[in-house]
Order: sequence, then C-alpha cells, then structure tokens
Amino acid sequence: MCENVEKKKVLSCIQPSGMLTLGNYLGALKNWVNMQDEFDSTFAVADLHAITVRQEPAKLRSQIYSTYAILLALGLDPEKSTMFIQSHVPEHAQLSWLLSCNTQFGEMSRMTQFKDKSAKHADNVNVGLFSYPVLMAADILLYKPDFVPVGADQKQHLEIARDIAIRFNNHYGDVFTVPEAYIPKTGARVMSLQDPDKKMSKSDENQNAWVAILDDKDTIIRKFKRAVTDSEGGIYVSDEKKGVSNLITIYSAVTGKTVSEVEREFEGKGYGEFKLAVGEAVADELAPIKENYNRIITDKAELERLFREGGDRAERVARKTYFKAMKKVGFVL
Ligand code: ATP
Ligand code: LTN
Repeated sequence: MCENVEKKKVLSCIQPSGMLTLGNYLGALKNWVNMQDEFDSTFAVADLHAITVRQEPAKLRSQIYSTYAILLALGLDPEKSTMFIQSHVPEHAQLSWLLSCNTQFGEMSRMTQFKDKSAKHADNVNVGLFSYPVLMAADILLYKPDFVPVGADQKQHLEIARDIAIRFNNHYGDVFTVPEAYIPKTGARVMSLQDPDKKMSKSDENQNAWVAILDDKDTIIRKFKRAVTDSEGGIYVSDEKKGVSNLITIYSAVTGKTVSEVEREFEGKGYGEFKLAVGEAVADELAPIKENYNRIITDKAELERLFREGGDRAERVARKTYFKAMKKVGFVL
C-alpha cells in the first residue's frame, strides 16, 4: 500500500555574511540536517538580507557560493530538500512589499536586532536594516512552513512573522500558514569564547571569540584553550560561571550527552583538561564537514547547476503563494 501522508514543512535561511560559526551550526544548521528526512524542507542562502550591512561585492559573491557549499557539505541533500539562493526567487522581495504595507512602524521599532545592529553600524542605519524582519517574514510565509529552525536570537523575528501572517489572513482571507519557531534545547545560544555575556558572532573582531565551521583542528583547539573561564574551578552550569557553562553547553550539543552527564564526566578535573576535551569534540564533529567542503567548492559548475535547479523548484512554490496574496489584496492579475 502506498503511504500518502503529507510531511510537515520546514523552512530556514542563513545569511552569506561571513564565515559561518559554531553558533550557526549548533543553533540552526545541525537541526536542518536532522530534519530533512522527516520534513518537506526548504533552505536558502539569504543574500538579500546580507546587504543590510555594507558588503564588498566580490566578497559577497564568493560568500554566496561558499555558504551554499557549506550547506551541501553538512549533508543537506538537494534531492531531498529544496536548496536555493534567495535573490533568485524574486517573489521574496515582491511579497515583502505587500507585507510591509501590513506591518506597523511601531512593531518594527521594538526589534532588538535592529537596535544592536544600528548601534554597531551607526554610519549606515539604512531602511533595509529596519525592515529586515518583513523580508524574513516573506521568506517564510511564501513556503507555508509549519516549523522554522533557528537559534534563540531569531525568536522575536519569528513572532513578527506569525503576527503578520495572522493579521493578513484575518484581513484578506486565508493565505498563509502561521509558522512556529523550532529552537534547539541545547545550543540555541552559543556565547562568545572571549566574552560569555555576548552571542558568538562571525562579525566579532576578536577572532578568538568564535570558531568557524571551516577552522582546522589546531585552530579550534587553540581557541578553546584560550576560552575565558573563571578563577574558581569546578565544572558545572551556573549563572556565576558563564564561560564554563557555555563550554558545557557546546560539549553537550556536540556529543549528545546531557548537561549532568557532562558535569559528572568532568567532576574533579581541571579546566585545562576540560577545554581540550571540548576542543577535540568540536574539531572531530567539524572535520568531515571541512573535508566535504574542500571537495565541493572546487566544482563551481555543479554548484551552479544545483542552486539554479533549487531556485526553479522554490519559485514554483513561491509564485503560487505570492499570486494568491496579490489576488486577495485586490490586484488585477
Ligand atoms: P551576524 O552574527 O553577522 O549578525 P548571524 O550569524 O546572527 O549573523 P545568520 O547567519 O543569518 O546571522 O544566522 C543563521 C542562523 O544561526 C540563525 O538561525 C541564528 O539564530 C543562528 N545563530 C547565529 N548565531 C548563533 C549563536 N551564537 N548561537 C546559536 N545560534 C546562532
Ligand atoms: N534573519 C535570519 C536569517 C534569515 C532567516 C530567514 C531565518 C533570513 N530569512 C527566514 C529563518 C527564516 C538570521 O539568522 N539572522
């Protein structure tokens, strides 16, 4: 008998705005890989989002290729998942306009990422940076996903996407599915290795603060050896021990061991030994990804074939939703 149960849908995107980090991996990408068999999955490189901060054109171009290649290197399979580049599907920008006209200035003004990023890029507080969550809502709503796997920092943007979908549906009639955030229990917020009060971010100038997915083993171990802890000793999770807690979270997310198992494993041990173990576990997890990446990135023609095909597939879905929304709003099609 043929099984014809419709799979639930997931969608997520990642910006090609620099080297992807261990934070991106544990907070989001690892879940994408885990979800692709069970769900009807769509994943995109959010290149339109990347230009909300200044990008050098040649560098942006190469980062779009390398981000797509990393997704393949992680084990995402274009046969199973629709994998594409956001700007190749014009409906993202087009729907974003419709949604902008149904989003209030006041609700956008509350977005904490806008506040953080406009403080960081004070010379370029552009309108795109402000309306970024509306474009993100368009990315999501076009594909009607049930779940959106992201790190904890994106929760507020997901809530706005839900609010916009509900409001639009109430006003014009049912067009969008109201999505739910899918945030991992461990690894949703990986902190900087140098300042555990701050999120690990690829744009941190201090290179020791973050681990890139493509860092080599020696670099990874060196960064973990230098990770900030405290002078107290004791390997357990506590608000007073943010550095150690972050390392425990990372180790737990990578090995699949629970936090209490990790605490027991390192009871009575020193920070040196612990940091080395975390570094080695992370390096071992990332090594095959790096190896795959080095192979995949050399074949540009194949990368292009894959992202064009993914783009065509995505557009077939996006176009339907977009035209339905246009029609409901009253445009002549
Ligand atoms: P930037 O640091 O340049 O602002 P970013 O890494 O936050 O960029 P994206 O590359 O778009 O932004 O993030 C992709 C995914 O990675 C998102 O789902 C985000 O929640 C997740 N993510 C980013 N940083 C972390 C982190 N430190 N811990 C957990 N998840 C993270
Ligand atoms: N804003 C996200 C990246 C992103 C995204 C999306 C995530 C753009 N569009 C759609 C999920 C769904 C970020 O992580 N900075």
